[in-house]
Amino acid sequence: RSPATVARVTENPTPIAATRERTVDGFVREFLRELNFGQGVDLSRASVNDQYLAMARTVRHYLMVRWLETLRRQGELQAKSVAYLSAEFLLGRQLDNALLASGLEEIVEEGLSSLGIDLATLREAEVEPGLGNGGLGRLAACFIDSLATMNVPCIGYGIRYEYGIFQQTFVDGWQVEKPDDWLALGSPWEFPHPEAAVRVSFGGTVEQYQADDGVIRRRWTPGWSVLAVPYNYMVPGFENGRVNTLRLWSAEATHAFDLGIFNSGDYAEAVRAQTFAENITKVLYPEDSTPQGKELRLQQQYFFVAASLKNFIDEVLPDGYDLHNLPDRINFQLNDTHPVIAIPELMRILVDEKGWDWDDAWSVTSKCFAYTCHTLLPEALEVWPVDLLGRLLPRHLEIIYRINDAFLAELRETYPDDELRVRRMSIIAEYPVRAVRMAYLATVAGTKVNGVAELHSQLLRDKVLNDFSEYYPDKFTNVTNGVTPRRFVRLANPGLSGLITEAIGDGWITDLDRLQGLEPLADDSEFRRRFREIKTANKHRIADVLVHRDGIVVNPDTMFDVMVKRLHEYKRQTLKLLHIVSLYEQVKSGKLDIAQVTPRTFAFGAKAAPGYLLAKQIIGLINAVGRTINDDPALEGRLTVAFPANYNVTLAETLIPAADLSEQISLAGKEASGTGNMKFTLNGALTIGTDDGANVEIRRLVGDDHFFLFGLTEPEVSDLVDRGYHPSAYYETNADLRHALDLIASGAFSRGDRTVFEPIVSNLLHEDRFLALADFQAYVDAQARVDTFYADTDQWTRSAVLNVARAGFFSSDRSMRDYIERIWHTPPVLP
Ligand code: BZD
Repeated sequence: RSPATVARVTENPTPIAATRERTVDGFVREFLRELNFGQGVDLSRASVNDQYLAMARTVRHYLMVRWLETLRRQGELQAKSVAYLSAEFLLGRQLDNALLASGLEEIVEEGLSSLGIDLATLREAEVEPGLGNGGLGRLAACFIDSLATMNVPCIGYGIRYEYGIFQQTFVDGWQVEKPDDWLALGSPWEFPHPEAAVRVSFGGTVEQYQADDGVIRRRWTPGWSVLAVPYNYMVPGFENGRVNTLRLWSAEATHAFDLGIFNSGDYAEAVRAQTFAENITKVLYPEDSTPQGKELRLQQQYFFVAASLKNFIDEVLPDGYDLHNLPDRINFQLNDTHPVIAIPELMRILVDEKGWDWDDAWSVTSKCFAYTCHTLLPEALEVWPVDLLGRLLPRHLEIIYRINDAFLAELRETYPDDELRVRRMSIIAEYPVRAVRMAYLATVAGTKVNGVAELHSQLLRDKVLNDFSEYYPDKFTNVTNGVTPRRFVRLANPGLSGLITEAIGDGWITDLDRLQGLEPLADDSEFRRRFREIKTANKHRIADVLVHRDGIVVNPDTMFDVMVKRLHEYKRQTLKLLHIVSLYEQVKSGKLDIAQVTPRTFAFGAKAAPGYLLAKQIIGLINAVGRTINDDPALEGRLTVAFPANYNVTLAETLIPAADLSEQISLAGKEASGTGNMKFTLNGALTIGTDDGANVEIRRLVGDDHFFLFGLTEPEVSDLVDRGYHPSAYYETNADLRHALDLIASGAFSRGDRTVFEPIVSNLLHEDRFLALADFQAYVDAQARVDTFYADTDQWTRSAVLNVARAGFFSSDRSMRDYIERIWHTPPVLP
């Protein structure tokens, strides 16, 4: 325990200013104080950024008493907690959420306006912390929001990247990445604690030695180390007075590290060493589904996990805590395989540092972790080559080998005549290089393994981890994802929230099943009219944002058909594009009368991993098609493509509430769950989708009549692939498809240059890994059903209301209840 952290003087029972005045005047005083003494400016000279920072700090103060109180109670109770270990927390903007949680919205709005300041302007000044790639990172943020709201003790542990997910720009329609310097203007939501830094070590050697007790032990002498500095963030529950903690780690050079070099006189080298250490948390890796096996990435993973375990054991647990009881005190939830190195790390702490024998250590370790898998793509399952792992973490590699030896011995007892199976299940892969399969390690050591939607969990059991689910039938479970209704309905869609609250009260914000109370109102024409009015207002709101943010003009009187998610072949943005190109081609060739076409705005939002060339090409093609279509008078403005750059949480919050149609068109069996799909449903969009991920559950709940299903099912996909899939056959037999592809190949969208998009066309014709051509006709037919349905406004709105009324299941509060019941067994702590 470092002396800096034991500054316990005496009890400090009532935090000072326990009652910040929750009045307009009280707020104004606090705000001006922050502006004057925190920012050092007076109101007349304050920039918007000054005002925003002062505002953030003021709101922070109102939450502070609750935070201190939560921490005090937590220390006292030592109740069973969740430690959510995640390399990503995609938080989105904080100000609005803090205002909502603290119940200060009205006071603040009034107070600011009395000073002539517009709250909306301050909101816009906040740069969102983009510390995640997409669904996985945003899910972590929703989960910690729900746990705080449900009074469940939880610490989020992650990485404070200096640069988050890159800023996407378009240059001539092509993606160009810019660094995301989110900290540049200051970061008022974090509390750095350099005095509580912990050392994390890497490299070096391991040797045998005889300990004082005569036992032969292994000793790791690391080669280098860095400091992990914690930055704490508040995670306020909704109006319940609870504030949990998110602790993100930042790497800094250790003093010892540079001292030797400084003394040798090589100043430049010492500074270089500093930079080297700080590189560890410099940047978020932007690969969302094909993680490259980069050494720096493994450094990041071990860095945050080692710091988190040490922090939990040394600082969160009371002095003298008997670690044999650890499983009764904590659940380390592993958000995908990124934190899985925590497993050998806990073994190392118990065996090497605490001197336990192996079996005791394993008996505790194997009760502390649970693993959530977020993928089905084989290329997304992390493996670490043993030469890399052994160089960076030699002792951990030994421990993994020993875990594996014991596991294989166990397997050979169960399957004495099936060495093939034993090798298949080994934590160590032998081919193409010897490597550690992190998902297998997590499965062997975890108490539970869960998928993120029913179909996904079933495919994990039956396919990806089939050998393991047979061996450990009780380990496998499902927890379907969810999203927080606070951010994605209450804050993102104030119009709809107001209407819902008027109809059924505001209990839905923390008990989303109450949305069922809206069901009868689907048949109330006045309710439908108001519901529609809100949708239209939301379209005007996004239209406004798009003009100012991106210079894009859209018509709010069209159907908003929206596809927003990372760019990946399996998600099939190209399928959507083929539909658009086909409509265009048919109008141009005279097959289709433009007057018969439902006016639509096709909105896209998607970042491509910078090294994923085909994905970047597809972005280029979407923009190229957009340019051509938007400018072609033959379409009479009835079809528009809008592709704002840099889709992020903030943009999602205005775009999703404006959507009529939600595009969830991944190839069946590839999207683990999806969470955007849930956000759309909750905001009254109808879904056109495949039987994939959580779409299956959305459709079951909202009903077949209120969901546009199309496409091959997962077993049909498997079958077709087994029989041999030939995309060109679809090209040859489907004239519309052929004409659309030919139009792209002709250079119509690339100023006559046939080479530009040739890779996309030839990939679709000859490979098409995700069967876009096989599903084309079914998709187009489903879109025709959408048009017909949409033409009857009342019918459409009725379905949209029913979508909202039946989507309460997709609250992340429900996901948390499922985790608690099936995995964690952590009762809420009453305030
Ligand atoms: O996780 C996503 C899945 O693709 C979605 O289907 C699912 O809904 C969400 C939440 O469970 N996976 C990711 O977002 N994965 C990553 O972002 C990622 C990041 C780094 C490395 C590998 C994957």
